[in-house]
Amino acid sequence: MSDKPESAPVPPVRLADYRPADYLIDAVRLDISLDPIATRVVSRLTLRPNPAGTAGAPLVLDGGDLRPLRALLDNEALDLAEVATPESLTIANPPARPFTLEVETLLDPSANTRLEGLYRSGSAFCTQCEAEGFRRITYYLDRPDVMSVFTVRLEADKAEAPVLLSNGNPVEQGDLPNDRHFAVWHDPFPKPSYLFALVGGDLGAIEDEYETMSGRKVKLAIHTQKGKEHRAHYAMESLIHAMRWDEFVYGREYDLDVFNIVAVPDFNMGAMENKGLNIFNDKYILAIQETATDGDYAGIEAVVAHEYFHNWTGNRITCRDWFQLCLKEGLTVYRDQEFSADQRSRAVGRIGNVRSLRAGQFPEDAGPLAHNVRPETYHEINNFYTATVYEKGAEIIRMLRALIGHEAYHAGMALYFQRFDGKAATVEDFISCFAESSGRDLAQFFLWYRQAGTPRLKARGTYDAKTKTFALDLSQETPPTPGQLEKKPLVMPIRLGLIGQDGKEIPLVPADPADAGEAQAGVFELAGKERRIVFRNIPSRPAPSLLRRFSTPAILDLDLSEDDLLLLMAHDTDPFNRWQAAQSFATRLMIRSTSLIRSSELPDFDPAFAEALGAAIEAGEADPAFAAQMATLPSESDIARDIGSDVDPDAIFLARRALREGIGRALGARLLAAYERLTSDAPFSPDASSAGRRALRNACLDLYAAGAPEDGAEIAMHQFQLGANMTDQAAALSTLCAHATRQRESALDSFFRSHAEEPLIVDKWFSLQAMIPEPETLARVKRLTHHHAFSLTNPNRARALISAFANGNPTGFNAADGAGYRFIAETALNLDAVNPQVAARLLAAFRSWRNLEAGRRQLAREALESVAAHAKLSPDLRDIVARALA
Ligand code: B3K
Ligand code: ZN
Repeated sequence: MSDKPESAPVPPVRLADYRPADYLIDAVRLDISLDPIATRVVSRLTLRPNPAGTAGAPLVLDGGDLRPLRALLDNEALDLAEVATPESLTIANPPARPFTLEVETLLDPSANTRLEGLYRSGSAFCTQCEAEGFRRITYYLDRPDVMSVFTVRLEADKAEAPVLLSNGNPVEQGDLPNDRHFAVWHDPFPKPSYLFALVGGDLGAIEDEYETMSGRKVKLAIHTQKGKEHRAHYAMESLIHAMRWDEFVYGREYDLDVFNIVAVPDFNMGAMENKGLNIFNDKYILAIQETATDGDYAGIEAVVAHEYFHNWTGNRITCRDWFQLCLKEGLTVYRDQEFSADQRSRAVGRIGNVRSLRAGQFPEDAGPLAHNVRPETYHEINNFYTATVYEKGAEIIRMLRALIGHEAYHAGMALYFQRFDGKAATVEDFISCFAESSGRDLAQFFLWYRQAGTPRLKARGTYDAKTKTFALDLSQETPPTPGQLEKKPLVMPIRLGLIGQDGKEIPLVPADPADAGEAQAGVFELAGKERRIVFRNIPSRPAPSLLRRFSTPAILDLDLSEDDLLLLMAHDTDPFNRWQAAQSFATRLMIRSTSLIRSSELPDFDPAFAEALGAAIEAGEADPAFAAQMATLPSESDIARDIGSDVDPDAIFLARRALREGIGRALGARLLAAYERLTSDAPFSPDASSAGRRALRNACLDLYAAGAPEDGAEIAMHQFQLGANMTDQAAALSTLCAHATRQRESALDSFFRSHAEEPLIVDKWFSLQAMIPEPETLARVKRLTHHHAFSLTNPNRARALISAFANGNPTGFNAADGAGYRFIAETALNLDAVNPQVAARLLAAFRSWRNLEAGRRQLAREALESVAAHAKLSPDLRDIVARALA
C-alpha cells in the first residue's frame, strides 16, 4: 500500500515527456548483508552528468518506502533529514564532474508481502525488480535507460543461506567470523536496475554444461527448494534446447560463464529474466509426471525459453523507457512461440497462441482497459504487463515477418542486434531496422503500435459462373476505444486460399497481373479501407479460406455457409483453418441456441456438425494433438465475446452445455472407441506426441461424459483412481467436476489427501473447485478461503482459488444477483493491503463488464464503485478501477 493519501489525482507519466536522465551511473557497487528482518544495503554509485541531460540539474534518485541510515557524497556525510525521504534522495547541486554517492539503507525482507524488491520466499531471500522494484532496495535512477556495471558482494549466515547468487560471473567467496560467509559477483554487461537480482538460501541444484557455437563453456544450474532438484530436469533440457535454437535461428549465443535459474514458490508472475540469474515461479520449473500435467510441461518449455531469449531481446538491448515494453516483450513472446512451434506441432502451437490471444487480448481490446501495444500514458506501469503488450505485440512481429518475408526479417534482426547492442532502444529504432532491410516504408505498419482495438476484417466473395471468376471484397474497420475515437486503416497481411467443392486447393490466378507476386506467396495485403481481388479459372463456387495461420489479429466477418464450413473442416490444407471452421460452426450453433434459450425456446442442434467433428476426431488420430484441438469447443467466454453486447452468461452456459451434450450423445460409442484405442500402457513421456494422445483421449472422455454423465463419471473415476500421471488424473477430475456426479466429492477429497504436501497440486485442487459451474460454487469458494491450505499471501494460491473463480467460472462470477462481483471486489480490496500487483490483476476480471446485459451491468458497476470509494487504494488498484469505470 502506498503511504501517500490518494485524494488528489496523480498526473500520468507520458511518453511525450521523455527526457534523458540528467546523470549517468557508470558503476554500482552493492554490499548487502542479508538478514531476515534487518538487511543492510550499502550502495556506492559512480555518477557523472549526462552530456545529453540538463547541466546543473539536481540529482533526484528514486526510493520506494526506504529507510536510509547514512549518505555520503564524495565521502562527505550528507544530512539525511535534508536530502532523503522514503521516496527519494535529492542532491540539489551535484558536482559537474564525476562523483560518488554512498548510501546505506535498512530493509525488512520478511515484512515484504508485495514481493517487489527484496523479499523472502520460504526461508530464501530473493528479489523482483522489474519494473520499479530496485528503488525498494536502494536509492537509484530506477529507469531502464540508465545502464551500469554492477559488482555485488553478498553476505549471509552460512547455515541459513549457503547459496549466494547475483548477476554476472562469480568472482570470490569465503568464510567470515560468526558463521557468516560472503560471495562477490561481477556483471560485465552494463544493465538497467530492473535486471538486478540476488538470491540467498539453502537451496538444492542440478547442474549441466553447455558449449556455445563459438566453443565457450557455460555452467548451467537450476536451484530449487531442497528435495525438489530432481524435478528440474525437464526445465534444464528446455533451457539447452532454447540456447541451441537461439544460436541456430537468430545467431545469438550466451555471453557469461554461468547461467543460473532459481525457482521459488512465492512469485508475482511466471518468471523474470534478470541477467544471468533468472528467477522463476516454481510452476514454470518443477515437473515430474506425478505432479505436472502436459500443459505444465509445455508451459515450462515456453517460459524457460522466453526468459532465456530475453538475454538478447531485453537485456543486451533493453527499453529506453517503460512505454517501449513491447520492444522486449512482444518480440520475446514471438520468439518463444516460434521455438515451441519448432519443438512441438506448428499448427497446434498456433491454435494455442490464438486461443490465448482471443481469450486474453481481444476482451482487453474491446473494453475499458484497451490500450495501444505501445501505450502513451500510464499511472502504474505494472498494470501494462498485459496480453496486449505481450501477445498482440508478438502478433505484430509475426505480421511484419509475413509482410517483408523471412530473409528481410532476419536481416532486420541482425541489423537490430548489431546497431543497438548495449543500448536502450525504442520501437522506432527497432522498426527502422526492418524498413532498411526490406526497403519498405513501414510508417503505416507502425499504426499497429499506436492504435488500440481489434480491427474487423470483412470479406465477401462473389462467384461468377459465366466468367469463372471469384471476386473477394475485403474491407476493414477498427472500432473506437477509450480516448481514441478515430481509427485509420491498418496494413494487414491476409494469407488465403480457395478450396474447391471437390475439396482440393484451387491455384490462385489473379485477374490483375499486379497481384501475381502476392498470389504466388499466398499473402495479400490490405492497406486501405477496401480492396477487391479477382481470381480467374475457378471451376465452381469455392470456399474461401481466409487468415490462414491467423495471419492478422483481426475479427473476421466472412459469410461462409454451413456447407462451406463443413468443406473447410474436412479439406482445408491449412490445419489452422480446419480448426477455425469447426470453431466457427460451433460458435454459430451456440449463438443461435443462446438466443433461443433467452426466448424460452429449446436450443438448436445440428447432427451434421457432430458428424463432421466425429470424422475429424477419427481422422485426426494420426495427429492427436491437433484432433484434440478440434474436439475442444469454444469456451463460454469465446461465445460471450462474439455476442459482444447484452451478454447473458447463463444462456451461453446452457447453450454450450446443450451442444456438448448433443455431440456427446450423437458420437457416444465412437468417442468411447477412440478413448479405448488411445489408451496406452507405454511408460510416461512428456514429449509432444505422447501428450497429444493423452489430450485427445481426455477430450473424447470429456465429450462422452457430456452426453452420458453417469457412465462418463464411472470411466473418469476409474481413470482418476488409476492415477497414472497428473495429466490423466487432473483431466478425469475436471470431467467429474463438470457434472454433479456422486463421485465428485470423494474424488476431490482423495485428491487433496494424496497431494496435500504438493503446493502446485493443491493449487489445481483449489482451481478445479472454483470452476465448478453451479450456483453453490461461490459458497464453496468462500468456504475454501478459510481452508488451512489457503493463503492470500502466496500469489499462486490466491490465483488458484480467486482468479480461477473470477476468470474461469463465467456463471459464478456473473451470477445474476451480483454476489460474484461483490466477492471479487471485496477480495481485491483485501489483497490490496498484501500485494497490490496481484490485487490489480484480479480486479481486471471486470474488463468486459460493459458488455453484459443491463441487470448484471448495473451490479458490476456497483461492485467497482465500492472499490473506487475506498480512500486508501494502492496506485495499482486505483488505476484499474478508475479506467474500468471511466
Ligand atoms: N519481464 C518479466 C515481467 C515483469 C513483470 C513486472 N510486473 C517476465 C517476462 O515477461 O519475461
Ligand atoms: Zn518477457
